[in-house]
Amino acid sequence: MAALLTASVAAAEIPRLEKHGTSARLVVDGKPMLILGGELGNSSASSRAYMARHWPRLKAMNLNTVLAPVSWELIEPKEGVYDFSSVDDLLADARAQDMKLVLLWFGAWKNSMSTYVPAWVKRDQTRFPRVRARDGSTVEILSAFSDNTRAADAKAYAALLAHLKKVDGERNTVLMVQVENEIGMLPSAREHGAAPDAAYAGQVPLALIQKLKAGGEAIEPELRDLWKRNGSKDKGTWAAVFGADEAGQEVFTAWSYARYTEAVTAAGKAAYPLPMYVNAALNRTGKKPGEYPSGGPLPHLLDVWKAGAPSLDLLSPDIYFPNFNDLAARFVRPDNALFVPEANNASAPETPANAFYAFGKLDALGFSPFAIESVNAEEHKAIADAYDVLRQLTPALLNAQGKGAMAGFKPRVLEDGTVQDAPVSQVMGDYRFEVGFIDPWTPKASQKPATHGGLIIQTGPEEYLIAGRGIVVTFAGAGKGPSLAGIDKAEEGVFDAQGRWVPGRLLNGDQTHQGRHIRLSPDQFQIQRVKFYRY
Ligand code: N0T
Repeated sequence: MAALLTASVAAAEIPRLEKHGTSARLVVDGKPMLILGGELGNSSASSRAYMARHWPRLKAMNLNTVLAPVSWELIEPKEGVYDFSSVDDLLADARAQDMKLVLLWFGAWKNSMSTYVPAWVKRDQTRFPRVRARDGSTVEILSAFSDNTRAADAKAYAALLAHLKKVDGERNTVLMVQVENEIGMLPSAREHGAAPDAAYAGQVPLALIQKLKAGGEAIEPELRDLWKRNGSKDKGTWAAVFGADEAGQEVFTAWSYARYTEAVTAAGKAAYPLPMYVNAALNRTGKKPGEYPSGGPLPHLLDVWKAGAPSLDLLSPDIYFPNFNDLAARFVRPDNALFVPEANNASAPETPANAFYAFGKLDALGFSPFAIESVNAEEHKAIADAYDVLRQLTPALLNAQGKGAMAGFKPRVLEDGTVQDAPVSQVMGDYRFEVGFIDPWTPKASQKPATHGGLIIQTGPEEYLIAGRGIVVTFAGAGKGPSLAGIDKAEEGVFDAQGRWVPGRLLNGDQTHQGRHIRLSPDQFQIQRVKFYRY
């Protein structure tokens, strides 16, 4: 009876983020989970018939969560008249596959632009003004300085959350909601026109100055430099405090977007407080604000967003550039956990290995390749295999996250695509591992080390789970005691549905190069369970 009662209480609990060691995790129905996700192409969810043939494939890819847009134009076709059938269809279809959803609010902004707003918003530019660029031209981007726009957006968003509470409050199909999509100003670094010009000429809000002062060295270096280069002022106009150039203007833009988003987020949370996040379209280095969508939750602006939009739970990167490791790492901070809502296109060959790095190295709470329904058979298999392994490892991963009992490995790739595939060294417990990315038994020319990756989880004093593909691990003693290390026992295997280890082959001889290394071949994701000893 008591157990029954606890179970039903847990089921009704709203999904939430919870601190876990140095990291955070998503708790659903009272249990932590990792999002093994995939994001749908932008137009797919608008047709249930189109999606019908894709749902079983998404399930077969071992996804536990689908990221799907909800567009303002579909849910509020006439002002104040809501139609949630598109949302209800998504809920029904996800539940039929026993899958979860993260919903993406395509409200005022989608990739900078404002094309998902209802026609009654689009056509009324007096009530819902558009951004003016520096030369006075208008773009199809709604101004962040309109009370009307913010109120209408927040109202529709709150209606969506209220609907979710009603139809999903006891079910928890929806785990989180993304507020807007890839917010960013184009083609200038800031809006121009009466309202934005007046705001720009005003004082920098105290909340932001205080954040800079209190944050010290923890403030992202680019923002700290902007502030310092202008004399670390504790008051003044935006141009005085951050500089009048594009870089300084972008801080103003980020603040305006953050404040707007805060209002929408808070309205949604008041209706139904699911975890909420915003996603960033990352910028290429060397480009100026305005040349890229500026002012979004970019690495150099994270502190502005944290100060301006405290109701958001996460700031999240959409990572399409090759330097996945470095970009993802910037979103791991004491006040932010990593969730990658768009992790490359699902068809990119390095995507599955990036998942191992995100979970193993950066304690990610979720990972989600973009355009997940459009992969070919080979790409489908790679994601399915990677997620199958990650699903089996989920209890061990959740246990190790935030405690330093785990490490992830992927070659570092630079923004220009240069692959640094030299072995990486890592001490875990009493052992030092060298993880290489070139497979010794495969012709070098046919290898793509950027698609290799894996993780090591320590499960006992001498026991480790080693998983991934295309990595070769050598070992030595660390700290006090004998310096050499050998393999006591290495097995390949799987975890069954109850989480019990089911060993396959005992690996020895050529499979461990006569005891010299642990090897995960480049063509298949797998798990090995290894016990080492020192001599
Ligand atoms: C994404 C997607 C979708 C190699 C683009 C990514 C999605 C949006 N934007 O297909 O439109 O809704 O959030 C932009 C990153 C492009 C960089 C490519 C560099």
